Amino acid sequence: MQKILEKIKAYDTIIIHGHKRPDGDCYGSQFGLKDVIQTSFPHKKVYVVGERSGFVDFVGQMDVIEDTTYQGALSIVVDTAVQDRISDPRYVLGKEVIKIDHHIPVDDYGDYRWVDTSFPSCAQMIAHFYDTFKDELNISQAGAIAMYTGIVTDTGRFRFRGVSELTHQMAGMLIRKGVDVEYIDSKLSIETLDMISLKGYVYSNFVTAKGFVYLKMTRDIIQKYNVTDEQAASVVGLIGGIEGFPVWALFIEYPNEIRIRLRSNGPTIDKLANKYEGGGHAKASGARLNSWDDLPKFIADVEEVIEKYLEV
Ligand SMILES: [Mn+2]
Repeated sequence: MQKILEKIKAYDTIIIHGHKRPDGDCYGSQFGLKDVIQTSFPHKKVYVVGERSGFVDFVGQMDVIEDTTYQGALSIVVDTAVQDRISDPRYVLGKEVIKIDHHIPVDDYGDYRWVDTSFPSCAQMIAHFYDTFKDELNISQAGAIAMYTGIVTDTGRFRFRGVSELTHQMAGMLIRKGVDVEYIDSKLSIETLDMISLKGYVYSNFVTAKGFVYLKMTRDIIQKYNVTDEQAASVVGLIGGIEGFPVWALFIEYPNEIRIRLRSNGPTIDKLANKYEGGGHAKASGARLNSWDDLPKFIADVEEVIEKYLEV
């Protein structure tokens, strides 16, 4: 953190990058850091670049800059573990690159790195950075709103493991800086009519097996409800946590395959996912089928996993 502060002080132009398809934490970290630097050092030129994400637009607007802006500039990449996923590959044009992230490191990119997986959000790292050097740094209400948004989105609104005493301390500090909790919640809670309709479909059409709940998200449904593949895939949580059904899955139909989002609050399911060309975490994995013909076998395999788990 000390080194990063030194570097921020040393450069006149600082360009902040995030990841492709940015989420709330990515925006929160990017715009939060921009605010801290810009508010503390008003003479510096600070830019945020990368893909835009509509649902967190209220946090800030991306800057559009020329390649020449990178001459002699410092690039800072936040919330991104893999080099390939950095949005706007021009970060390499900067004179030096700093990585700030909370994911398990994949690529050791950057001249300087601050990576700490104990933080449940990257925005909390930025808030902690500000707080550590608060005698020489400033922050505005807009920056506080950005960071708070990052913290609440990446922690599922303070519900996920990883939320710590420090998380709440930082949230409290940001509230003191002017965050309106209800304003942010209302911005994040807005849903399209199409998504609400799709949710209605999911609740009415899930299928149950032995301890297993699933839904077939076919192309015609995705089209009918006018949602993106990503939105369609996001509803997997709706069929989770049902009493007596420790495993659930969403099968999403693509032109040449069926992608599976597999979840559990009972048995570990990553081994099963491995068997179907997937993997991930013990209780949240991805996998795939070649066609719907393979579905009965997959269901039988899930039921076997659940049966073994219940025997123990
Ligand atoms: Mn994050």
